[in-house]
Amino acid sequence: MAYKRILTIQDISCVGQCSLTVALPILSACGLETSILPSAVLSTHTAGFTGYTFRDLTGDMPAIKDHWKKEQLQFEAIYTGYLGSREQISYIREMFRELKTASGVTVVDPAMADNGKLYPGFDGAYVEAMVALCADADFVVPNITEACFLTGMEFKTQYDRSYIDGLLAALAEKGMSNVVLTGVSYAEGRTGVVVYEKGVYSYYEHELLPNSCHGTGDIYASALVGAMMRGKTAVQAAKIAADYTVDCIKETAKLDNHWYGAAFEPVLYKLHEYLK
Ligand code: PXL
Repeated sequence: MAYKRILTIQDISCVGQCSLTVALPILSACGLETSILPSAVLSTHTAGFTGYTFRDLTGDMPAIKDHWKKEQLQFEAIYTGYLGSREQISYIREMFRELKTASGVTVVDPAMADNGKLYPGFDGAYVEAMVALCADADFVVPNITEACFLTGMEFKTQYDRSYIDGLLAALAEKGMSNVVLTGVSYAEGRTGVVVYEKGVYSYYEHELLPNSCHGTGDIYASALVGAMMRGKTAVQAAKIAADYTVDCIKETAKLDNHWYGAAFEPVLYKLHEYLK
């Protein structure tokens, strides 16, 4: 197995099982050397906790990038999640250009919105910068809410295949031609993920569990990137990541009052098996 070095850029939410505290163990479990660039440090994530601290690390980014360049460090993938500011997006776009190997892959999870709404602290200017970052990426991994913000399309909870085709066409129009669209449900009690790669549509459907957990988008994107870097196609990786995310949600359902994140650790061994 090729041993690859990847970089993931997202926040450290000290408590809350999301972003780097999820991405780092999952990518490591996939057998990848995982370098990190924290975009911000928060005491907890912003979904359900109140009074959290927030330290934006944008100011550290230029010197970190310059140091890595001086050391001639490069990455076979750069994968971004929740970011700390609109300003840091321009540094990250420079990193895509300057710190990726010639065959390297860039993946953007535009982690900024869910259930029809932007997360606290994000606004239209942030969305605009995120559109530019997504257009630079080889793959984007939005949920339907994020795809709507990226394209200006109306958010719907009831839809059919033509609505999803419209979203994919609008994303392609903005320069995002390889898309893994999560949370796409065409039937009651079912959900799934669409992979749209250079105009070819595929859909992997699985059960919709009654309990939803925070942080599953980060688990999904991390497992997807991990599997792709292990040589799986986008369609294979999308299925592996979906099966693993379902395992995590089922594991969380066994717990009382575990509302803030998903118990991804006890089933990490399953991801390892799916990659065999
Ligand atoms: O899971 C996405 C995420 C990551 N990081 C922070 C968040 C959220 C979603 O709310 O608040 C800080």
